[in-house]
Amino acid sequence: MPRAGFVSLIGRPNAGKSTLLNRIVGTKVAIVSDKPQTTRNRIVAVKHFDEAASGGDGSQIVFVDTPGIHRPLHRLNVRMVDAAVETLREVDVIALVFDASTAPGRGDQYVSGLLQHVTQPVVLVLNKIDLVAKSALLPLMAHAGAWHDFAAIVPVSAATGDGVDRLERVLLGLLPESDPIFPGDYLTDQPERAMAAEMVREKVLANTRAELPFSTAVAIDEFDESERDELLRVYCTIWVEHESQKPIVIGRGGEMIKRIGTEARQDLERFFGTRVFLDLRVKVNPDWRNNERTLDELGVPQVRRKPRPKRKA
Ligand SMILES: Nc1nc2c(ncn2[C@@H]2O[C@H](COP(=O)(O)OP(=O)(O)OP(=O)(O)O)[C@@H](O)[C@H]2O)c(=O)[nH]1
Ligand SMILES: [Mg+2]
Repeated sequence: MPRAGFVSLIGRPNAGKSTLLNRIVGTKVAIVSDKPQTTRNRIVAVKHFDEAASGGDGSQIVFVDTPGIHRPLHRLNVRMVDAAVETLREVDVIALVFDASTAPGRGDQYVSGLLQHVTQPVVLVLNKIDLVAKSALLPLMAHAGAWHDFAAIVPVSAATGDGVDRLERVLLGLLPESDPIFPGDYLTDQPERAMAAEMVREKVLANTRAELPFSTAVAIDEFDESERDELLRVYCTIWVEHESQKPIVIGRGGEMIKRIGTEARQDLERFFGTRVFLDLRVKVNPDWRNNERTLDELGVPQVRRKPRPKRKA
């Protein structure tokens, strides 16, 4: 009997959740960067274990990649963290991804605290073991084992693929027996426009530093598919928060925006399998991270949770 169900990838920013998702599903569905708070949305992507004829049994793991959990200082970040926390209630299995190359801190305590009341199995994924001395791994596994009653602790490297097969088997074993949830060719719930905006944002993240990665967003103004077989035309606006940030993204003589555009266009062409015309402009949208309407327009989901009951005085 095949198995199928939902697994949420949860953890602190930069732990490697999106890298792991891309590695497992075999396609780049989520953007990745060396800056924290890269993922701003929930991303569903499906790992298929082929039909019996191709050596599988038709099982499916439906992954839900989530924004890293952090202390939210803007409405954007409240939405991001809420979206991540909300998945804890919805999935069959939780995969807590931890960057094994860093020392556990208060943020990790907070995340494991969130797991106190979950009833589903939680698998601890110790990621980035390519950066960790073998001798340090066992003590870390022993230490991390105290954070929660984990169903399993699996060391992996999302970067090299080491341990990822085993992780897939462990997760699959915790899912219910079930018919497939999605058709056999279903990859992700991300609309093409959203994927295009994210590919541009990835290049902004890769080419900027300090506050800029956090204060930029990419909106698709027009996604013109009328001649898609020959040329896909994509018009984007890169939002920044302050006038002073605009010249940084544009660069001297337009050098930076040109580089972002070229790198993004190459990725878009590879992904969409067609030539792409990419038009980028940079605009100031003051305090957009706190503007609910802009966040709606950007497609950052708002999870409506019941308000907490007021504490008695
Ligand atoms: N060396 C090494 N680097 C990794 C590994 N996995 C991820 N990374 C790097 O870690 C950084 C963060 O990766 P992401 O996949 O964006 O992390 P994330 O957990 O999705 O981060 P947020 O979306 O910000 O929550 C990137 O620079 C990745 O290349 C790994 O196994 N080994
Ligand atoms: Mg991510």
